[in-house]
Amino acid sequence: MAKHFHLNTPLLESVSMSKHVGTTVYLKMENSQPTGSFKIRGIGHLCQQLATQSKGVVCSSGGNAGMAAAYVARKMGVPATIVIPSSSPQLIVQRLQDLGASVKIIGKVWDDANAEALRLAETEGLTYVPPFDHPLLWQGHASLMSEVAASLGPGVKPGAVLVAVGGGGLLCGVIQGLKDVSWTDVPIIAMETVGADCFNAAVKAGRLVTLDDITSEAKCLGAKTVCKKAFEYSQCRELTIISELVTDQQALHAVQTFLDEERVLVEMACGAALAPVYSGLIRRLQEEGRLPGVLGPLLVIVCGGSSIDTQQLTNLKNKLQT
Ligand code: PLV
Repeated sequence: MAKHFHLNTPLLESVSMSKHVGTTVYLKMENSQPTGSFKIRGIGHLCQQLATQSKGVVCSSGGNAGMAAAYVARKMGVPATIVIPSSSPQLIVQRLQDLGASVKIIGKVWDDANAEALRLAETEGLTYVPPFDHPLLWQGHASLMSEVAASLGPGVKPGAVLVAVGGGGLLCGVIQGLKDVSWTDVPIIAMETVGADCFNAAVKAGRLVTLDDITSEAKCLGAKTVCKKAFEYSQCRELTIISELVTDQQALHAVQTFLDEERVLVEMACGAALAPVYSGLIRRLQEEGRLPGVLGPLLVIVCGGSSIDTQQLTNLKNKLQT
């Protein structure tokens, strides 16, 4: 079997984004992974540990965790069932089926789909693949930070890391990766959209919060409760995590600008992590003294996403009137 399923992705310097933000911007191009997002790192690692003898895997997902699980399962010769909510764009159903997965559409948001995936795991004896809440996922995601360190070379360290937060799996992986390379003094800017802001709500409340509903169009950020580990990291003083929100309009604008300037199409979930560069949020954080005035290179995790095409982009534009 392959040593692992993910690729070592490029670290690109973006001239146009550097111009927007006033410091060098590096893009970790996780969009170029097989199945289009970082998810393959953690899910590949988890499946290699837990699913080799499996009679089938079941994964609840907004879309991208499912894509990764379907891809990995196919490579391992194991059947995959992917449970997604009705809020996931229709186009992802075909993409999942093309990878050989059976797709079930259950409930309105990811939390509903997850309840069904857990039930199926129990009743059918399938291996449950969680999309964000598992130490093996975080360990798998952490590999991206060792790659960044290797690409930057000795003596170069990011001034800050920009990362999108859904259920918090990527955030936990990035933190673990920062620890692995001894960069725990690098501040993390954890981005969500308004209406998919379970991490921000938890940070503000000082306890885990379950949102009533997901009202953002960034459906892949749409977990109602962030994972406990991500919340715990926000409470410890070991690392600086700045939790910030952008509107759906700002996230979509970032997707469009990124497409125009970098010629890469990503989901709104990823747009949330790009938006601070275009919206002036980085500069505001510097003015407020929450980031240093003279900032080292900004590392942006381009988490990617497969639930997007030109038609979906048009739909989102019409819906959000940008
Ligand atoms: N998406 C998960 C959870 O959805 C999924 O099932 O695919 N960027 C992209 C493109 C994503 O797909 C996700 C997660 C994230 C960012 C956030 O990652 P997380 O959930 O590990 O914080 C409901």
